[in-house]
Amino acid sequence: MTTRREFLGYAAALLGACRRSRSETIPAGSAELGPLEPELNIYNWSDYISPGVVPGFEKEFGVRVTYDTYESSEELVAKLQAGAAGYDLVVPTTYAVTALVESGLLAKLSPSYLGNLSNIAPLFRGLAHDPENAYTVPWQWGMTGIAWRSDHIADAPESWSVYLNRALAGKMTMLDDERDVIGAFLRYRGHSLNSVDPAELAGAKRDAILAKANLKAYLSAPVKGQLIAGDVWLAQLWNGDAAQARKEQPALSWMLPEEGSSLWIDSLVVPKAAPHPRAAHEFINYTLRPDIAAAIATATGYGSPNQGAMSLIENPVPYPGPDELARLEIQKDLGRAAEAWDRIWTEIKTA
Ligand code: N2P
Repeated sequence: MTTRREFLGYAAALLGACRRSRSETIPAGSAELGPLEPELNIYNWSDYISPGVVPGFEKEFGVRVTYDTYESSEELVAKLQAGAAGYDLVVPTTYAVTALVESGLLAKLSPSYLGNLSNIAPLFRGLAHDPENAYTVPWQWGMTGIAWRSDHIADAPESWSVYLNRALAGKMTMLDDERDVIGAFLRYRGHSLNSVDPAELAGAKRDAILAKANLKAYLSAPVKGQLIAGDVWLAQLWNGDAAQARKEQPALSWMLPEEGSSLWIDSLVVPKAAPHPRAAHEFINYTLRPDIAAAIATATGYGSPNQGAMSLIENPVPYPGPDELARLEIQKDLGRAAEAWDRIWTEIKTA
């Protein structure tokens, strides 16, 4: 295991590569938000919070919270782009932040309502997707890898090539997520998982279609039940969701393929159209308390950006070691190439 100091050094180097500018300071000039509204609408990834957090907030602040969940970045972005979703707080992943900011859908935060921001480790501020910390407060970080049942699979998987193994046909799944599926096969051939090169993408599509013949399904967080039951033996999955399933199924392991994979940071953001912006800020500030942030990380199995929470987390995610960090890449917004990726994903799914 790497020490915290070592991790911060490696991770800073990794993250620094995609930084546009460095800013750890909180932007000045907060908009006045008016009085606390009695309601708050949150839209988050499934299984991404500790069960006591929302009731605790409701009780302390007298706010009634409606909490909905989604299973993919596409679901979230589509909902926000369709407008009038009524959400006050959502949790986009790294590359989706860029797209939402560019579409003008996010409100600038009012840091004067976020006194607990100082608990966020400096490493997680001033990142490329929000260089001025204007829109985002980091929620949790994680990695995409492979969860597998060691009682059913004798040889530990090492590579994304496991998806081409006919012996496991019908017992494997991949995430229902175009960035994760196409990204995995790009890495498999030694390319960046942010590639926009048509030839590299064509190769990833071919591999993905070959692998599809061995898949039971494309399934994201809900695959946990099938892994626990043993209906699925191997699943492309995020590390925290795998850790959650492992609590119920000790024969479950998780690994990072040798060709590499993605590292991501999901953030709290407030849509411009949010009907209850003050309540959204109070909730952000509440989850920035070390004890609350620790409860969230303990329950979800993901990494916390909250430096005040680290010593309070039950089984903190071990920081990736140097060789792991060398294999991790941050998912970036694809810009105009997003359409080509969408097309390829449709071709894979309908193949
Ligand atoms: C939690 C989902 C993790 C988010 N269930 C992937 N960015």
